[in-house]
Amino acid sequence: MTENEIKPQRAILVAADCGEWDAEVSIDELEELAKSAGAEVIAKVIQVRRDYDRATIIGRGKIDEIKEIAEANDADILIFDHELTAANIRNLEEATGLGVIDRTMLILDIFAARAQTRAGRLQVELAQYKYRLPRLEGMGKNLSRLGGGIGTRGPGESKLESDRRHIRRRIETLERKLEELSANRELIRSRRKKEGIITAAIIGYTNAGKSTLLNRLTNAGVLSEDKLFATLDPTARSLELPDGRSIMLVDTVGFVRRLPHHLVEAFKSTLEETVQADILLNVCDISSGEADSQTEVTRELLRSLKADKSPVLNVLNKCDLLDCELPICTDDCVLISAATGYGIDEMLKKLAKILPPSQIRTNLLIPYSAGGLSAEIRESGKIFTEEFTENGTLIDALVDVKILHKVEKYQVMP
Ligand SMILES: Nc1nc2c(ncn2[C@@H]2O[C@H](COP(=O)(O)OP(=O)(O)OP(=O)(O)O)[C@@H](O)[C@H]2O)c(=O)[nH]1
Ligand SMILES: [Mg+2]
Repeated sequence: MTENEIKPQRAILVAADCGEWDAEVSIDELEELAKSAGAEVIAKVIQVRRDYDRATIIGRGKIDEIKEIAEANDADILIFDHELTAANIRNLEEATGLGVIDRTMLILDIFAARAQTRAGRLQVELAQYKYRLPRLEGMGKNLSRLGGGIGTRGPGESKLESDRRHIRRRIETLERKLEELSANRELIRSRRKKEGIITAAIIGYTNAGKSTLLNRLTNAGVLSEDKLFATLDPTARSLELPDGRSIMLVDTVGFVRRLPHHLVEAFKSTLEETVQADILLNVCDISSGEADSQTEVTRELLRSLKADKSPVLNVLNKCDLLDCELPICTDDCVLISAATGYGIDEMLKKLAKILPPSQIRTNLLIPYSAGGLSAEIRESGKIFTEEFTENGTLIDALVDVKILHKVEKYQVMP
């Protein structure tokens, strides 16, 4: 069954506002997530409380209110904007007779529906199992009755009912397979590094327009959609800059508030593409009222991934939707519209400015009379092999473009 063939589930979104975060913003985002997962949102309920109710997050009175809304509107499912424990799920399902899932399960579900590559699928499966393992007992009694839909994609019910040992074994296998894949990726990255290829990762909040930007720059033909988490798997394309240099652009998974911990863990090998990039293009949707807070979420995630040391160009996208005067940008930021192409040239210029000096691998025969050059090459680049011949030193080296003009005349065929 595909996503579209499932009858849309009618969902009520629920949150307790204990002041931990902006509950309104968070539940609006939950609504976008629910829609992206194919659900129809019929109501959003927020209860302001001092503390979460240990058994049911929200209080009895609110639960009764929700039951009434559910009956009047024929709702199937409650989606909580919190991580629920097995006991929470059991209690809430018993009290309401409805399927109950939480924000994390919803996000995992979207990921499960979107994952295309082997690595993507393995990563989602791992995250789902890890999240479900401690919740097996409470989970999904009312959900399975619904037969399909959110919370039931991914590892099948029959697998879930089998014992925990089986799941633990599966987790181990998944982890091992992912390690192999990650080692492979590492190999590709180190090859690029060796060849002096600079990579720039396109990062940022989900739906900010990252894939649209990659498509605009490289005709990559990546899926771009008005949906959260349209992209899961990294796509790399090479891009030539106006000054003739080439870089590798990588489009990857977007970020969201409170990205589930297990997902970040499981998606390590995908996120490595970001961590290891030489430059980050941090794309945000300037037309959204949440641009500042979304940028903050992105920064926070970069910090936790220890990727906050790389140079960043802040790309303020969707400026075609702004009806106020366009803001003026400093050197580390640029205003664009990936949809119309506005500002793209300016962006490439600014990108070229912050690029680390690039290097070119070449073979040189340096006469002994120009002996000092080897040291200069070594200092700004790298010498792989060095052979002393009759006519001079034959070297295979990575040469910094800045000193290329000095060595060009000594270039030889390998
Ligand atoms: N008006 C306008 N819409 C844009 C622009 N850039 C992207 N969009 C739209 O925004 C939506 C999301 O674009 P994507 O490129 O899929 O966004 P993304 O950042 O890759 O999203 P995820 O992969 O889901 O994280 C799509 O409907 C795009 O058509 C822009 O500059 N202007
Ligand atoms: Mg995308």
